[in-house]
Amino acid sequence: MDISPNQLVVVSNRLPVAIYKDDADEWHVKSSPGGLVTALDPIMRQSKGVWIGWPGCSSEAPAEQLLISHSEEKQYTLVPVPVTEKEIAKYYRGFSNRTIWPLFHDLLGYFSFDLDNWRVYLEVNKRFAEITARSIDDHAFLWIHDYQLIYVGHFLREMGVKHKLNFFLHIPFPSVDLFRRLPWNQDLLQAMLKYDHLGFQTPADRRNFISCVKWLLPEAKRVVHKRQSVIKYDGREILLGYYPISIDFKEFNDLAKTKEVSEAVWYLRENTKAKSIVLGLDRLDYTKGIPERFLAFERMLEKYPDTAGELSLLQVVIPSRLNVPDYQDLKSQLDGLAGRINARFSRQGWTPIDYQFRELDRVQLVGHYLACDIALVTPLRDGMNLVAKEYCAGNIHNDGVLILSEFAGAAPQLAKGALMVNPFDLEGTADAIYAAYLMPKEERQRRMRTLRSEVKRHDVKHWVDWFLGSKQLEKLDRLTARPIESTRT
Ligand code: GDG
Repeated sequence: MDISPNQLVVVSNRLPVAIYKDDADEWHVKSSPGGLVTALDPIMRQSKGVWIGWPGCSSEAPAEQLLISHSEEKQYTLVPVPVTEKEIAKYYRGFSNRTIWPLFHDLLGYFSFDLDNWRVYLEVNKRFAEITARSIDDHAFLWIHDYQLIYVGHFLREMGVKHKLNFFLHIPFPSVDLFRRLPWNQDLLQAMLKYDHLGFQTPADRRNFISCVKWLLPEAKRVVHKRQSVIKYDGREILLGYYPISIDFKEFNDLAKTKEVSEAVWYLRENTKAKSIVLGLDRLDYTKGIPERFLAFERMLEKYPDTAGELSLLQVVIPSRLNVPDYQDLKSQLDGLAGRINARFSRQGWTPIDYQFRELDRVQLVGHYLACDIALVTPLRDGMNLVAKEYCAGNIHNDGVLILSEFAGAAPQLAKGALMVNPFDLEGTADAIYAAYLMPKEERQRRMRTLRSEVKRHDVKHWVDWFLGSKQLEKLDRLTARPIESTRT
């Protein structure tokens, strides 16, 4: 793999482990598995890397001691950033999740801002920067992640850190009309321009960022060279790239072939009366379009009565951010909708919506991917959406149908094989579910092969390689500036 030999330093809101207290009041550490961790682990080990983040526990936990043995096991260093419960309420649940999250997902109805939340967001970002500055060697490659930590680069610069700074935004970047609503819009853009390399999920996100810079910081200049986009600002050059994140294809593909997953599939199919199962699987979040999905499924049942008893929607909702009021409201809305639709259409031995509010283990997760004939992935807006990619990777029989929202970041990559829908268009989504249900086997297989080969080619290792080993920073010197206004994005 073409990677920097330098020490890799990853900074993210959460560490790839969680510290928790058991019933006997004893502290423990457990790993949080995931595609990003799997992809980064080997490079972190090789480069004697450092991962900096909040370990998910109250600040009274002896986090540093607990992480020493875990760091040995992982063969790279885990550095905890203490964040108090009060700060979590303002920095994480407040500014990150009630201001940036809805605004960046185009959902202004959920958007609110509060000066105190903003101040605490800055304070916590400063703490992340201080701990980062203490933990790096002279040649470290710094990679900061996501919307909770936009200001870390700004504070690292203030502290005199001279390293190249890299940042990846996992969520979408909004259009200028939306972004302008943020009272601190210019400040946030200037903070982003303190990095040397900004990574977005899609070309559209990068394009939105460039439009915002053009509007709000007119003194910035833009340079374009082949696929490279660079902004010259404040005497510095910032490379802008787009790198759609992905999953560990092999892990899902291999797990789908195991006996444990076959048993999970058997169990799921045995307990379902319907001929075809449509899968919805999401974290509880208003960006994921779950109520709209329930309504589209209801519309399909109304419009195509031959689906009664034949088709069921299995919707698994993973509990998330339950202490944010909007998420509690969403949960009540879903409970009400599922109850109403089931009461309206259920008949002896068949329930249209099997709605479960729980977490699945890895085997069950892949079992769901393999057992379900159709995946309905219909976010109103999403940075990427890994569930769509995982469904394809787990679909080893090549016969599932993916229905995908055109507003998921994964849309440009998966549009060739998926049935694309606008999740706000209930009629169109209802028709797509019915079309997927009737789709002949040859077409399902052709589409799924296309999807699987795309996800396999562009897996998470490819993504890491792309971002870290792109050598793009070296190209900065070869470019010359011209004004933003005169260039296409
Ligand atoms: C953010 C962006 C972007 C879900 N349920 C279970 C479970 N999961 C795992 C899935 C998948 C992940 O959670 C969800 O990933 P998404 O991409 O769908 O969504 P976000 O959590 O919103 O993530 C998103 C992502 O960052 C990466 O950049 O794609 O757009 O919003 O991996 O498998 N895992 C297990 N049990 C479950 O019940 N084990």
